Amino acid sequence: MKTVVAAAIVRDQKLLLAQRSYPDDVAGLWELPGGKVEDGEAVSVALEREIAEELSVRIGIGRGVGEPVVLRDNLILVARHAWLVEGEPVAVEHSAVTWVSAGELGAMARAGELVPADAVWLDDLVALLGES
Ligand code: DCM
Repeated sequence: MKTVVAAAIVRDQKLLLAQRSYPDDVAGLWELPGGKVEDGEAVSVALEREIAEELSVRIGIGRGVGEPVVLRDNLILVARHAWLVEGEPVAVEHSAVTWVSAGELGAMARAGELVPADAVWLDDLVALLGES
């Protein structure tokens, strides 16, 4: 079982979403950016590495958000609260990045614009935005 870790990067009560460019079935949908944890790598180290690669920023990492989601292919997806420490996000591997409020996130979820695994965390993400 491999772990995929994603970042719920929050700033000013908005959540950073990144638009997938591949594969075809999820291209155009929005996700929390992240990626696979390498063998022997700590989850937080993997998340810092993936976010630096994908968005060209450094982040701080906090607690887990929501429950782990089991994906196909023996992958388990987890999310962590995060915040920017250095830089402004750039879509290096994604089609675009955007910041959304809790209301906008809910509307995107209802419209089916989030990747399915991440949509499971809607209530947790809305709660996180309310706290920040
Ligand atoms: N994934 C996901 N939600 C995320 C990040 C990743 O569902 N926020 C899934 C998509 C892929 C797998 O995890 O099945 C690996 O992601 P990637 O293709 O970005 O390496």
